[in-house]
Amino acid sequence: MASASASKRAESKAPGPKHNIEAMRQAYYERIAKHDMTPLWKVMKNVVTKEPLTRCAPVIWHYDDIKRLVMESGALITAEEAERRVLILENPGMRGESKATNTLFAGVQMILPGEVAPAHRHVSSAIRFVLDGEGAYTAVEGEKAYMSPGDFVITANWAPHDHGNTSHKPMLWLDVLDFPQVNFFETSFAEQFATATQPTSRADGDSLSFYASGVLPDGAPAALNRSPVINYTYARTRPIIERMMKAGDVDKRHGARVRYANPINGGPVLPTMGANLALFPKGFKGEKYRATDGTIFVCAEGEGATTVDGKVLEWGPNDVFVVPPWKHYSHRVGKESVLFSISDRPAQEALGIWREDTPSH
Ligand code: 1HN
Repeated sequence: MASASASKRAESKAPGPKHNIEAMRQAYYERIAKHDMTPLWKVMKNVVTKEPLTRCAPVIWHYDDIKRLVMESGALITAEEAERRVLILENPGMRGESKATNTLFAGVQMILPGEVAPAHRHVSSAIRFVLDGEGAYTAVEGEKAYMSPGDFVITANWAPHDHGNTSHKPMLWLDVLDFPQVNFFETSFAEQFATATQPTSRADGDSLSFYASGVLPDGAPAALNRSPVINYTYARTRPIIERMMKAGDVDKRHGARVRYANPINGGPVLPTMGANLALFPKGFKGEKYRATDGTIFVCAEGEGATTVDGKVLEWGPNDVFVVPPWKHYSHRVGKESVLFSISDRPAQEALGIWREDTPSH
């Protein structure tokens, strides 16, 4: 009503006969368009929306489909030929854009025994969460990290990285990259190295041991916007959420949850993406929550259901699902369960635009 009377007022003040004003405006819009100008008043409510608008849909990929289809790709192309043999988990609300959320890419990569994914580097940062297999490695900045399921590995902006599998089983992991953010700013660079594998200058586990043990190497930097730790192992992190649960530190929405931290400053592991690991006790029925970060979840253990915007996503081991920005969601589990998650919250916080809707906490 208010806007209708406001437009009446505007019309009565506008020059020319009333019936003519629309035609005059239209002619004016066409004239200014030739000068690459356009009226804000036609689009204002679309560009500064009252609440977040998202094209991102709540969606789940079940691991039995992922594994079957990714394994098929092994017979069609080698890791070396593909450079990275990854199936993109593409949000149905944004097909053709290689995105799981508006700001994050997600895909599942497979390395077969004996294969190498050659060394390269790029501005986009990556997070890997190991789903299947044992003992394949990723080499990052001179350190080879041999990986196990539940391990979480980071590759920071411009860090050289290659992968290989010296084990006897395929390894599959979830890749999450921030390239939609990098490409939003149009700041992507990438390069390949002349040799497929990089020389090793540090032992497996060095970065975790040096930086995440309550001590720091003498002379470690006092500020670093990305974690110096390459591999956060499940073996080290899982017992911590168990202790939290036993201590009664179980959030009504998020369970017994830790945030993977940069040991230099307690900040997020990467400036563009953050990660959490949460344990839900048997029978947990979470309260509703929403925040402006879009989140990718992976089930590390157990089974449960997450209701997102009224849609029920039922998950089990290694299933991957997406909660879009600003949609209410809640988790519930039967048996004790663990969810790993990744979101763009650090980027939003750095820009001062992150919000959560949490009236009673
Ligand atoms: C990439 O470099 C990797 O290094 C994985 O393993 C997934 C998806 C898009 C672009 C680059 C990797 C990627 C990627």
